[in-house]
Amino acid sequence: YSNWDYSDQGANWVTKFKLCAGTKQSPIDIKAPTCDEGLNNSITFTNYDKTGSSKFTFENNGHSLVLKAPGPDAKVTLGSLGTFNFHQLHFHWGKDDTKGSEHLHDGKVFPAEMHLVHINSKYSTFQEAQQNADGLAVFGVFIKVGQAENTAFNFLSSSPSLIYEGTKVNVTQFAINTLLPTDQTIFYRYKGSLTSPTCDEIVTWTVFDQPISLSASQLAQFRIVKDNHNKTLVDNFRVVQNLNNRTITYWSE
Ligand code: BO1
Ligand code: ZN
Repeated sequence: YSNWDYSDQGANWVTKFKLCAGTKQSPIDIKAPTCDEGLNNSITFTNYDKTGSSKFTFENNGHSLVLKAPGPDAKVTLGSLGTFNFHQLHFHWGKDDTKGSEHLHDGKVFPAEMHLVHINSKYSTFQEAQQNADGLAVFGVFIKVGQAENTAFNFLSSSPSLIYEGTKVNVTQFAINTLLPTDQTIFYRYKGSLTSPTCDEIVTWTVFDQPISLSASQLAQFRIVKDNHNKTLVDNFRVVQNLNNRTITYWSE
């Protein structure tokens, strides 16, 4: 159960969820980043290449399609910022290809965006991380439409079993790094928030420069599922927020 919708994100979110009115909100339009060469912020992936027989679940939570890992196994180290355990990944998409991403890149919108949510390893639960400014690291990946099927995303073909909120299927564990752009060395970094209520300002965002591609029929798999009101779940993105007093940095090796 949840008492918010993408269609009421204007006034209602900030009325019902005070944190959504904050000054460090996400998403944003990523433009004019500052190069931070001194930053020790390379990304080290652990178990992102791991395959196995344990189960991921893929589910419709009424706001998105979410792929969940059973426990802290895959993780990332963000230089001096610490280590963050992979928790889940999910998607935001449009009714059509002209919209769908949450972040923009120099004003450019993409048909979809994938988020990989990681919890700081110094906290044991999402709820504990939610109380702390360094609680989460979320990776954002822009999704464009391409000619070929992206076989790493074969799990999307189970979306006909996920039409209704609360439905889920098992997915055999696969290497999470197959979902990422080939070039993981160019990325943008800024401090922001969860992009949906309760909008907590607890996220270190990393948005990769290079998009990934899904075929038109793979993007269509998103657009058949229903939301928490049994209406077609599309346009599940928040509009861009003001940067205010923040800087966007980039780092390239
Ligand atoms: S996002 O990555 O900024 N789009 C984002 C937005 C909202 C959440 C997570 C990521 N919400 C939270 C829920 C928790 C839940 C958690 C992990 O997702 O508020 O109740 O445990 O799935
Ligand atoms: Zn998200």
